[in-house]
Amino acid sequence: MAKTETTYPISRATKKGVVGHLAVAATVLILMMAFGIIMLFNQGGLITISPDLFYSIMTVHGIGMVGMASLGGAAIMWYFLCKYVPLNPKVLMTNLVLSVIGIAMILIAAFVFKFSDAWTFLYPLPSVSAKQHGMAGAMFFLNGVLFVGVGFLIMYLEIGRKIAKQYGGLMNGLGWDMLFGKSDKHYGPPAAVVASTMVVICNSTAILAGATVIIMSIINILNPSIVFDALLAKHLTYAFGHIFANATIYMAVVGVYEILAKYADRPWKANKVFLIAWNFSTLFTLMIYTHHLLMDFAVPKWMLLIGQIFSYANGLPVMVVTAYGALMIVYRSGLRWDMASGLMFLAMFGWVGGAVPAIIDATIVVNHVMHNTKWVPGHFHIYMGLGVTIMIIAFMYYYNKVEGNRRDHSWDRISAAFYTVFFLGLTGSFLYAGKISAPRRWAVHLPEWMLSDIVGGISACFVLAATISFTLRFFANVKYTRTANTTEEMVHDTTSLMKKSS
Ligand code: HEM
Ligand SMILES: [Cu+2]
Repeated sequence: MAKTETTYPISRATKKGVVGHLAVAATVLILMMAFGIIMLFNQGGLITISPDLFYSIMTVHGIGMVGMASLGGAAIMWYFLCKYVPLNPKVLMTNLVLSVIGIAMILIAAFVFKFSDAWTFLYPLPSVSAKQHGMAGAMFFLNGVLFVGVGFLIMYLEIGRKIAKQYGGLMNGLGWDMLFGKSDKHYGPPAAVVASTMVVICNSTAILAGATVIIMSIINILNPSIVFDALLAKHLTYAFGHIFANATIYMAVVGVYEILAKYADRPWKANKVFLIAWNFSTLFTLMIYTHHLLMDFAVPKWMLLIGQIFSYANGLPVMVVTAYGALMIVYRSGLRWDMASGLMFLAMFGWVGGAVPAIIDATIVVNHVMHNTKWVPGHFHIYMGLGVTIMIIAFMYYYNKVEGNRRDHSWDRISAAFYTVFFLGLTGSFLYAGKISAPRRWAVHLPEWMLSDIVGGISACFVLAATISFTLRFFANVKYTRTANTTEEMVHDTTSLMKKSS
């Protein structure tokens, strides 16, 4: 493998932080999947829970899953990035601690104080529900989200600062020196650095928007006579929610670059096309949240057009260079397929596949008809469940292979097949429900929608079982002690391990 960059060893403290993130992510994932099943069986009429409880569960499921994907994505990004850019592992731990406190506060908000305003907590809902159920629920929830946000912001500041230091400016992390002719290198920084720079820019912006609207909401609850512009609040909320949820994939995709490149023993080079694609996706990701406001007639038309047009273009550049790059890396490389490489490859197609119905929904005319139907959970469950989540699971397998001598078992492959097939069943049931006009976010469904809910719920039970199996296998094998010191050593270790297990 061509050595182009100095690499740093991955410290034990870093590994602890990474494993901590994965452990919390996996636990939250299992719990939230169980909540998803409860929602579907309630909608399908198999069980009955009160609408209040349904909406509390829906709120927790939404924010919990986004948080889970962010924690898992952060683990992947940090683990690979810290080989190229020395990062302080204490910051990673701080993020974990703040996130766990935040998650606990959110659970208390929903299940002790009946907070149920959905994970999007759209202003002025929190103050309305504060009047109904008391202030505590909204306060626990909003401050819980703030804790998670602050943890992530501290993490991004550390990453951004170190990238800027190493490459002579943050934007050089996106290859600006090369793109603008200030450097005669043929390739930009490692793909992990490029992706991390993009995420730092987008998510810092998102968190600042989120913190602003959360503080506005808190002020409004404490003193209802102070009101804010509801449309501005909606802009800020979706600038936060859309970008933060979207960025999970851009963190996790670092695993695709690193793992496939390592297994194929071909470096993933950041050429000009790759850099340009990531620059455009950075810009588009920041602009397109307005597709959540297509129904708000007070928003200027030009803004909605931006939302529509750039939603088409948003993920596309990165998706194309990633899918194409992955195919090129794999093509005739003699790459060995195991759980880590196989799932990473699969996840890439889950990501691409989920984007298709999303793009359809981002079209204004279609959006008026589809946006409040289950079509929407249908598409985002594809790229979240079959994209990001599988990338995180693939990384759990990779981590234990490289750090812990784990071997794949046929049981793992069976679990992976179950997960994939039944997750397709689940998302298929959502898309079908959308097609027959079942609304999203309704606790109680009409009889004609119930079959799709039941099919979805049963599929999800198999998904949950597979996820429990992945997680148990992860915990059973996890280690921090093995010290593979350099990338070369790790590549060597991985390749020899792969040969051993063949
Ligand atoms: C076993 C797997 C899962 C099941 C059974 C499930 C089920 C559900 C259900 C029933 C809803 C509400 C749909 C409605 O509006 O009527 C929902 C919403 C949602 N799910 Fe999942 N889900 C699963 C996995 C995931 C994953 C892996 C993610 C992300 C990583 C995710 C993220 C979300 C989000 C963000 C919402 C939106 C909540 C809202 O509308 O406020 N889900 N899910
Ligand atoms: Cu969006």
